[in-house]
Amino acid sequence: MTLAQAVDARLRKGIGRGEFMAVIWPSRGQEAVAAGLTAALRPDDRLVTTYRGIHDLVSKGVPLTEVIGEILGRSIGASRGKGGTMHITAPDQGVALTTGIVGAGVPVAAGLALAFKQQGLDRVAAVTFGDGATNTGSFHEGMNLASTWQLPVVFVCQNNLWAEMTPIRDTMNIDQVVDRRLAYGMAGERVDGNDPEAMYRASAAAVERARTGGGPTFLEAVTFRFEGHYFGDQQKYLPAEELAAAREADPIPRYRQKLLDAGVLSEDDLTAIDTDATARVDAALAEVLAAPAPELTELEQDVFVDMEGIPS
Ligand SMILES: Cc1ncc(C[n+]2csc(CCOP(=O)(O)OP(=O)(O)O)c2C)c(N)n1
Repeated sequence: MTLAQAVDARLRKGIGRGEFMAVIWPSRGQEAVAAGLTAALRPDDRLVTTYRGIHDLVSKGVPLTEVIGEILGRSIGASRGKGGTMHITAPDQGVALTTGIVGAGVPVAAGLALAFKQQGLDRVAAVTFGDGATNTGSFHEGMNLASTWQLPVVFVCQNNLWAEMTPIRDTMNIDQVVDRRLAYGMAGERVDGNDPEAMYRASAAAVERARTGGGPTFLEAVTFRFEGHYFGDQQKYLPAEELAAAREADPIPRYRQKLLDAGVLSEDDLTAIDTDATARVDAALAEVLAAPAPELTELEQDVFVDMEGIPS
């Protein structure tokens, strides 16, 4: 959580002061969802995430040079600097896809899960998306097929209560996003997405269900997006009292306090974690800034797959 926050914060600082150019959709505030979910996945499971995925990627263990490098468009990036923030893929760490198309990850994850099932593997696909994505057709189609075919997939709605500049209350006539699973006869629960332990417990149960043939699960992780839709969004539409209430539930200070109160970590331990995170991000950023942009010849690389072994 601390490392994800540090990456997000350093990118905002660098863009804000003109040190480098990049477009990001900050994940600040949503770190606990990613921490709990990714801790429940095996390295050979597959995660599909979105443009708001810095926390997912960092928590899944994608090297910081690959995350930051891709966001800054450098050849050192996960997609060799050709994809940017919206197109980060890291198969070695189990990240199958990052998509900028809202709702598109849902059927992709269902497809990955179908492949695992057909191959008789006990691997699981997980996909994260926002509350707005649950209003798309692809969400409902993917949910329906996943449930009908009992696929090993975990759907995680990171409900940050806003879709771009529109509050959730203006886009759906239900009290809880989690209720959408009922239309598909799917298991699921609403989780405090600001509590990493609750997220881990719910994710582990869902992953176990998927892995052991119990079919898909829908999790609604209720959280908040502190930095606006994209970095630079002034959030003039956001009521001050809503932001203030959300800040009270900020997962990072809240979990720090919980660890202190329980005597699990001391202030010194927590400071050491912060210092280490900052140092790792600074070192990765220095490496990225020293790396070149992709060569023109890169344009023709990675366009077509090697068809060897793939039936025509
Ligand atoms: C299919 C599609 N429609 C619209 C957009 C434009 N768009 C980008 S982000 C976004 C809001 C999505 O909100 P939500 O799913 O709640 O995710 P969040 O950004 O809050 O994480 C929209 C409408 C898009 N990228 N793709």
